[in-house]
Amino acid sequence: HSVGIIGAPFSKGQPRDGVEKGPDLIRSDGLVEKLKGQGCSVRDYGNLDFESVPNDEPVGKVKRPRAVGRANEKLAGAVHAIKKDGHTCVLLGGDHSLAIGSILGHAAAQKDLCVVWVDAHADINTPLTSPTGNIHGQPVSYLLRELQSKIPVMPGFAWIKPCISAQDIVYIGLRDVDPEEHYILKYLGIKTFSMTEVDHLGIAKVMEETCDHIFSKVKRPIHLSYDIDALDPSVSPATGTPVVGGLTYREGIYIAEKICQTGLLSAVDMVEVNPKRGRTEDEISSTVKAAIDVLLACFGRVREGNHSLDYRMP
Ligand code: DIR
Ligand code: MN
Ligand code: MN
Ligand code: MN
Repeated sequence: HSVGIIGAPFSKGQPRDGVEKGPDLIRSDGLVEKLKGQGCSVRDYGNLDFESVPNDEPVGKVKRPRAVGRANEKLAGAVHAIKKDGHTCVLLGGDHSLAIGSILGHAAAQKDLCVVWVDAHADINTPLTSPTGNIHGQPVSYLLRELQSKIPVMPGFAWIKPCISAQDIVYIGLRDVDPEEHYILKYLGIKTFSMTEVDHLGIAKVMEETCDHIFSKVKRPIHLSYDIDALDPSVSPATGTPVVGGLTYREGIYIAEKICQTGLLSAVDMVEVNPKRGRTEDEISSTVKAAIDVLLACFGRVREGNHSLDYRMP
């Protein structure tokens, strides 16, 4: 695997500070070295630098639209360039509003991608349905062609053109969905595996059906957008909006292993790791370790172990 890493220390898609520390925290636990150790070639493109945006007044309910719009425009350019360099792109967030730029930048370089969205939340509120005004709860609404007519004009968002259709996204791990979001999911017929389906089917069947859905016509590149709050708070408590009843560590890793096995992983987001939301050092390190282990599984780490082809027993 050839991996290009981009850090986006950005938190303005939601109200809690600390999530901008995610990229450096994940790196400081040895992500690059560990990926190289499992045979990946890795280029670290460093962190993006986001200038502060003055007078970023809310538009309707939507908070900090100019800052979020500009940050994502910059990120989209970086992801586009990393894809043009031939890498699988890894975005280290930052909050989940960054999926707007990550997916649009990916789509600009790669036709016909599909999205696997692993999250406790659906992040599909429109600016008009959002109960909070936080853009990290809205990114999918800007990306879907079917919702374009429902998105009002906003400062900072003029560059955004939807790039996926409702049939191109699958959700895994849902357990905290707003009524308006639930309506949108049903109305558009979006494939979802909430925690109820994970309980009912088991994670192996969920991944089989996920692949059947996204590859129903042809095999296509995958964008995996992984919100660390998909995992249970007992595993990853250091995140802005933890929700009980989440994926186990094993289920979370299994998703990444199966996506890797398709050979079609083209970009990954790892978002919402927030050290300031951990109450102890253990809570922070457990969250960071889970994020890193998911990423390692995305790039070929398997739990059965492995050995090189030229190994000879002494
Ligand atoms: C809620 C929470 N649905 C919102 N969303 C979160 O603000 O729109 N997303 N926490 O990650
Ligand atoms: Mn979430
Ligand atoms: Mn999310
Ligand atoms: Mn692989």
